[in-house]
Formats: sequence, structure tokens, C-alpha cells
Amino acid sequence: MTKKFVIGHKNPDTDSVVSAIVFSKYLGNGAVPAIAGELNRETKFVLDFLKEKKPKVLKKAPVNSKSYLVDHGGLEQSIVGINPEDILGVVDHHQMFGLTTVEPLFYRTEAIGSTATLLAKMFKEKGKKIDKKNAGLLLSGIISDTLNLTSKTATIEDKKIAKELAKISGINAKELAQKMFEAKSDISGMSIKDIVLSDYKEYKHLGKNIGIGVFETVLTTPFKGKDDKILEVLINIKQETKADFVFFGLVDILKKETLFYLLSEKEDGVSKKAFGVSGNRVVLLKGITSRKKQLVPYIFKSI
Ligand SMILES: [Mn+2]
Repeated sequence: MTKKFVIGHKNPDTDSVVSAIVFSKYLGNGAVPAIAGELNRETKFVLDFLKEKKPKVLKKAPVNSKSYLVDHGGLEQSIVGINPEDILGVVDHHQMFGLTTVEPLFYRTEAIGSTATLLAKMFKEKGKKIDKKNAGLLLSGIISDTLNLTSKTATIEDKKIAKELAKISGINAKELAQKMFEAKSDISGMSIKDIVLSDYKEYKHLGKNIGIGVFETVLTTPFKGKDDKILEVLINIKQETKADFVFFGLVDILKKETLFYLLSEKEDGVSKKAFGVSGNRVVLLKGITSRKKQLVPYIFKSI
């Protein structure tokens, strides 16, 4: 029998994991949530806190399986080995990167703060009740993706739905956000490479391979004096992945700014065009915290 999975992007973040879990419950009918990589520390905290079991980790798409994709809009970010004809549907809130299919499919995307918000809307539209556990999971997805509704990506709908989910789950969103961000910022035992790759996404644009990693933290002090090491790691990643451009942003959640690492003249040139800052290997992007809304579009337009 063909197995049905619901699966988020590689280097899974909290939104992609909780969305896989909750959308699989929404679908029912034997759909199994899965993750295309290990949990990050924030998501691990969330699942422990809500007593939800960790989804199955898949290294590649199993043969004879069909999948619903959540929280990503391009196959570069999908689980290894997936075929477009095995995709049953997509629920997402990213820019679209050209998915071509042979059969009609369920495709739902909105410019909204998180996939979790969109799923909450889908439950409401269908008149399905969101139970306490699901409300907690979805709330965590919103908090994670919108930095507790402070990111430029947060819409009025995200705010409204987050409030409703907090009520259903009985969770104080501010307290949960603080604990999640502390877990997210814990880098003990992680190498610089682990940190850079923990939330790293690969894109294809105009035939160019582009990698953009971000690391969101409430504690930037452990990174002081590590610029050269970070740049060295980026050079290695660029060689290993044969990328044309590689960027890394260290996002300060509290100050709402990003230290942006430019490993060569090429990246520097893009940054000059995109953000008006260049000439240093590390530049400060004030007011910028969102990769999908504030980095990707400007980087793409400048390449
Ligand atoms: Mn998301």
C-alpha cells in the first residue's frame, strides 16, 4: 500500500514540524507526519513542553510513498528523492519556486506569518475544532516564525489567530516565546558549521545556486570574535555545495537586526545593491530579521 506522509522542509524549523503534525491530523486517513532532518533545539523544547511525540525522521522520500508538503515552496528545500508526481498537495507561506506537476493537486499558499496560521484558518473554514494540543502546536509555529509577532512577516490575521490559539491552549504566549527563544539560542556543543547549517536553505534563481543560512538568537555575545571562523566556514560550504553565492545572517531577535556575513567580492556586490551596505566582510542590517521577506527578495533582485 502506498504510504502517505506530511513533510516539511530540510533543516526543519518549528513551523515546519508542527505543521506536519497538525496537517496530518487534519487530513486523517493514515497520513503520517515526518521530518526531513533532526529537530532543532527550539522544536525539541516545544514537543517536550507539549508532550507531543517526535515525528518520524526520513533521510529520503520512501519508495511507493506520496507526500503533502508543508512550509516550503521549492523542491530544492524538499526531502531528498521526492518526485513531483508523488506530491499530493502543498500548504505554504513562502515565495514560489516553480513546482511542475502532472496531476491537479491541492495547493494552498498565503502571504501570512506562518504555515501554522494558515492551518488554523483551514480548520476554521472547515468548521473543525482545534483541540488544546493542536492549538499549542500551532501557536508555537506562529511564535517561532514571526518571532512572537514582532517580525515584518506577521499580519493582523497572525495576531488574531495567535490570540485565539493561546486561549484554547491555555498558554501564555509571551512566556512560551521566551522559553522557545532561549532554547533556540542554546549553542552549547555546536560547532560554527552546525550553527550556520542549522537553518540553511538552498535556492535556485536564474540558473544560480544560492545558499542563505540564518541563526536567530537572543544572545549574541558567544559570537563575539568569531567572524573569521564564520567566514571560513562559509567559504567551505560554498565549495562543498558548489554554490554561486552563500550568505549567512546572525539575527538578533531582541535588537531586531542582523549581522550579515559576506564571504567574497561577489556576495559583497549583491549586498551593496540589495541593502546599500558593503566594503566589510560583516555588515549590520538594521531592522531586518526575516529571510523570506527581507533577505531573499532583495538578494534575488540583485543577482
Ligand atoms: Mn514557516
